[in-house]
Amino acid sequence: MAIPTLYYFDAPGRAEASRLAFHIGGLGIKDQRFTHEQWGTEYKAKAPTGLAPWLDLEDGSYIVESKAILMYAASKAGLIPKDPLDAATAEQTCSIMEACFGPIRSFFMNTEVEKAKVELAEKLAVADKVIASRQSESTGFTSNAGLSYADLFVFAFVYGMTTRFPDAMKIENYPHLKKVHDAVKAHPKVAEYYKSRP
Ligand SMILES: N[C@@H](CCC(=O)N[C@@H](CS)C(=O)NCC(=O)O)C(=O)O
Repeated sequence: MAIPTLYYFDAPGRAEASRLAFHIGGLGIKDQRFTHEQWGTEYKAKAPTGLAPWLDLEDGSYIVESKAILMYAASKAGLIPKDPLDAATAEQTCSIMEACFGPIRSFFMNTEVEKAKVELAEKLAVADKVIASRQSESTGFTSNAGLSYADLFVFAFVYGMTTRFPDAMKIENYPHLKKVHDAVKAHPKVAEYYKSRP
């Protein structure tokens, strides 16, 4: 039987939260990764919007935009909070973290890096403060709903930044983001994923 295929670079970036949600839900997908060189020569032309990630579905249709793919995976995996306040908290968390992607381009392009570091630090400080306002003290997740797609979003951002650009994000400066990151990392299905990750 055909299974969905998730296309993205061989990096955490904008696909990692979805990869984790699919894994946690036990939803088999093909995790099609490519290098930057392969992107230019082969995959960019295949991408529906010329950007990655995208998800090809069994019926021949597709989903573009990383957040939409994450919502699809999270919905199937039961990672969307049902309580209205927890649901709003999850969206709040993702929006506030999304703003942190803005300065990252400078690190990839190696342009105006010092300015981008300052801008990122400001945005991360805001994210840390907002997350603190509703973070579960007992679990460390972003709300009292237990693990949600928003926790995976935060984790994927922190994981990607601290592995790729450790100088640009000192996790110890953001204790609430760290708490989310550590709680997600300790989740049994997440730990299992990284044991067997290619
Ligand atoms: N809003 C889009 C942004 C996608 C995006 O910018 N993808 C980048 C990688 S993170 C990309 O495809 N870059 C390659 C290119 O622009 O050629 C999403 O969240 O999926």
